[in-house]
Amino acid sequence: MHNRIYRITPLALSLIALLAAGGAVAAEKAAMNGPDGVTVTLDAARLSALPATEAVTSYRSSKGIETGIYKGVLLWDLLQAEGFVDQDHKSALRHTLLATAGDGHQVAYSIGEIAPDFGNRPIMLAYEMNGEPIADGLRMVVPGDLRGARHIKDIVTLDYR
Ligand SMILES: Nc1nc2c(c(=O)[nH]1)N[C@H]1C(S)=C(S)[C@@H](COP(=O)(O)O)O[C@H]1N2
Ligand SMILES: [Mo]
Repeated sequence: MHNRIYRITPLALSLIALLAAGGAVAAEKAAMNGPDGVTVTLDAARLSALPATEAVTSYRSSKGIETGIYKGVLLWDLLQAEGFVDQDHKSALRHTLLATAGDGHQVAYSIGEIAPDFGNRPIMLAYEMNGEPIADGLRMVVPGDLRGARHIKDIVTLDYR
């Protein structure tokens, strides 16, 4: 009996540690399609490997002013990490990232607006809101936008074009 418990415990502990480590990021994942037919899965492991950033945003929606504290990765950092953005800035500026949600809502963001040398907008792919994993999937956070429409929720695909 004692022997049995002794053997199970380390396994149980490592499972708990694994769940706790993944717990910082929502279980939901999105597919990001890049140049040359490359597809990457944006899951907890991939996103938590990138530098985390936080932002407080307020936007106007039909329900009033929505305020949240978000944690995630900068879109720019994500695209850089995947090597999608062309080193030549004139060719990089041709591109956009189209986000599509589970309900069909779509928003396009441009490389020019997020590139540090150009628009430098800190647009973020968020996985946490108010200290909790976002239950309904990954969400874009657009600090500075007055209205909520580009804070697209439940992102299913991101297409770099
Ligand atoms: N997937 C998805 N995300 C969405 C929308 C939508 O219809 N579908 N509506 C947007 C709009 S227009 C607004 S104002 C906000 C509303 O966010 P709220 O429900 O937190 O107020 O979500 C944005 N994100
Ligand atoms: Mo909206």
